[in-house]
Amino acid sequence: MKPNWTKSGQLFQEAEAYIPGGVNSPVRAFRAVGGTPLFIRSGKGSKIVDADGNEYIDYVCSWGPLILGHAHPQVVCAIAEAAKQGTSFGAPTERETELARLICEAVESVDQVRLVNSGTEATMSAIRLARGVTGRDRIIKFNGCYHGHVDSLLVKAGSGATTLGIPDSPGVTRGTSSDTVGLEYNNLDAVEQVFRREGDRIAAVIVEPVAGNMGVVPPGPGFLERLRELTRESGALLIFDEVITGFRLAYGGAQARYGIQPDITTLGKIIGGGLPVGAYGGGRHIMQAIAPTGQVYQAGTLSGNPLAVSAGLATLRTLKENGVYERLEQMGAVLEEGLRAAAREAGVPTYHSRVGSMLCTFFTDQRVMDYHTALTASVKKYRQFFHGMLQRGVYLPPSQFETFFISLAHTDEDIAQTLSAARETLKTLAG
Ligand code: KE4
Repeated sequence: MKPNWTKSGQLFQEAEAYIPGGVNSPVRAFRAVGGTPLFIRSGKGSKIVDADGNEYIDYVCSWGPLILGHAHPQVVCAIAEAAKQGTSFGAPTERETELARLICEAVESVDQVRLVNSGTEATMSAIRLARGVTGRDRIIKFNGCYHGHVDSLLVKAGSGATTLGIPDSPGVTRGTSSDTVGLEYNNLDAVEQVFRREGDRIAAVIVEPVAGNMGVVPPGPGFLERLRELTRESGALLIFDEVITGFRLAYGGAQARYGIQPDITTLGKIIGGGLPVGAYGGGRHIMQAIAPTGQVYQAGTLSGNPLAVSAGLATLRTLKENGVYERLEQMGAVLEEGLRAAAREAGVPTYHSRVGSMLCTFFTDQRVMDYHTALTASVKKYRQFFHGMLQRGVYLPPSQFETFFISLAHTDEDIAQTLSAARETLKTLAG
């Protein structure tokens, strides 16, 4: 029984008149899965309700920030209390220091951290900092990894180890992208080759320690360790983009889970608890290069905003409680195994990838290890899966190349209901 989506359709039509594509971020437009994007009216715990009153179990979770679920009472209360004191001062506040201290205590490689307003600002600033500190220009990134809409990181995938980056968007100049090299994730031979050729020109390697923007692709054995060795040997910096994985995969982030200490860590999403916060941090000797103590300039009117910082503090304090990551792991494992079993039962080729509460179902019979193999997935099958699940009350990311996120508000009943919807949907995909 297809839900009624009339109101969302009307709202989308009006939005398109005033906002490019009717959305404030492209992935929300459902272009990868077709159909009209749902306009969401409210969220509570693991559920969201659209403008037509239809309820869904939510696995987008605002693309990762809502690890506690929607409208968590402690987060809502923290925002409300902060708002009563004023919304922004453009001056230091005690809460910013509290959040900075909490991040420094949680993330072992971070002695100091600068708060900004988005993950993009964090990665853009981290790249500038790495170039400023090393005096070098080259940046290595990995195809399929997304670090926000930073000009120098919007580099066409597949540039390979021999050709320098070419712009992946109009408006990005060749000059801006020409110092960026895009390599295949998990391909250490390509990385070794570039370091042999020009290691002394590389300012930094930026990597998602667990990739979440081509679907979920974990690091292969030794991948992160070798990046750490190569950067250290050559004087380049290692940047872990933990905007997704920070406080998601462990309280200390992916770096705690894999035991690797990067030079700079970027954060976002969860540290804002659903409000706009990004951050970048590292050793004191590196962070002191940032203005006003150093020469590398970075600024922001609303950086450290009291409301956003309050939401972040309430979120991270809750994550410090015992057992939260075990619970996320347990739900992730049940969901992954249930999806795998449902696809096997339906005879639909799939590859399931998961780390903790980040998971993804690729509609391919290949093992997905990088962007190249991720692209073997059938976007047509995913589209059918997405809409079948949506009609059965489960809201998945509207793209094959994103991550399903589980929150602490998800229940065993939610997971069971999701798997029941998946069994029914996958049967319609068979053949
Ligand atoms: P924001 O500027 O969107 O806060 O963060 C950029 C960013 C940086 N690094 C990583 C690893 C990220 O995943 C992101 C943003 N993630 C996407 C979802 N895959 C945001 C969703 C969107 O673009 O609307």
